[in-house]
Amino acid sequence: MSPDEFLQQCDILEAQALAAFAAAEAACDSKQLEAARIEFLGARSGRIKQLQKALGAVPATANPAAGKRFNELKRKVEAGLDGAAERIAMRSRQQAEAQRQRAFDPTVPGTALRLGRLHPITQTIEELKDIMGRLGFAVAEGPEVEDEWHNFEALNIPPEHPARDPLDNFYLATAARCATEIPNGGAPSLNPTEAPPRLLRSQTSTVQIRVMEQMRPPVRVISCGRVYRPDTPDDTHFPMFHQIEGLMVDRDVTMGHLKSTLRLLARMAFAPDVEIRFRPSFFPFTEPSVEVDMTWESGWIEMGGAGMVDPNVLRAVGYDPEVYSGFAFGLGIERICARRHGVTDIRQFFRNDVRFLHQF
Ligand code: FA5
Repeated sequence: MSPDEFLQQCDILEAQALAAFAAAEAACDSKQLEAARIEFLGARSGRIKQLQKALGAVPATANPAAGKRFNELKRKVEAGLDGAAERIAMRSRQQAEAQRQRAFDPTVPGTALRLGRLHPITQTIEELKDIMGRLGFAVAEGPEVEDEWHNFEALNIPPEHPARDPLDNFYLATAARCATEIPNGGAPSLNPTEAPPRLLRSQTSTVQIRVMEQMRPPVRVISCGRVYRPDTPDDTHFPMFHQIEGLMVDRDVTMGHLKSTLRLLARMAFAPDVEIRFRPSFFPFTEPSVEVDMTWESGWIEMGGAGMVDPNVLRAVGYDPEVYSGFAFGLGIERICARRHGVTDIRQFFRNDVRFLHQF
């Protein structure tokens, strides 16, 4: 083959290859592009390979120029193929995305949103407030972080009382205590020279004191809220739970008032034929003290603790126990809520499983 013929063949092949790639690209057809690749760049019988064989027949004097042109042809054709392949891939992606968007049908009805509702414990608290409101009790609030005066001292629980053991309460580490105790990994000490200890309240009875410090008798209040104890969780215990506290102080308040109030509360919250009974018990802040049971199915179940406010407590808030008497009670709200709804494990209230919570 003459050098001129060879160069001419190179020009023709280059033009044909680039045209074939452009046609495949215009059709956005990767199969067509692959066929063109095999036709021109196929390793064995591709047309460029064939032309390479013809290079051997070009006279030696013209060989360097012909070789250079051949290399240039190969480079251009390969670059043309890569460019077309890249553009086809990009257009395919764009077309798929456009197709996906076209597939969205705005007339199809959406997924129905499930409306939220109050937590069963909150619902129970609201109902208890409503019932006690109808019996003439106002609602009082108190802080969850308490000092020892309100959680213990004023409730007739002296410093040496076992209920004050740091292991049975959630004491807070203050800045001063953190600095000295946390590096050693010890529990907070109750050293009186340091900042006064504070703790998460262990009972809503703290609110009794706060209310009586603020107002003179007659007092008729309830308080509902969170309390904290390092109890091991089980079916009926949780380290954070809720109590409802009731307090009535006036002249001539008796155990009879306490019993009739709790009977009405139980009947309004559970069933009209519920009965209650008192069992002797002990709380430092009431005298006498009782455990309150109510009838449930074929037996009795415990509702909580109650009693007549201890004269020492009345004195601690400046009330004269010769003039005034009062009753107080404290009930666990999780257990009330669990019984009303047939829940057998109070831990379920705090798992935040909407399949469970949605039943209420
Ligand atoms: C008291 O907390 C007293 N303050 C009640 C009281 C108030 C007595 C006023 C006299 C006058 P007690 O520790 O028994 O008492 O708790 C009362 C109720 O809280 C229990 O009956 C129970 O229903 C509930 N309770 C106690 N510990 C837990 C716990 N870890 N988890 C869930 N509920 C609990």
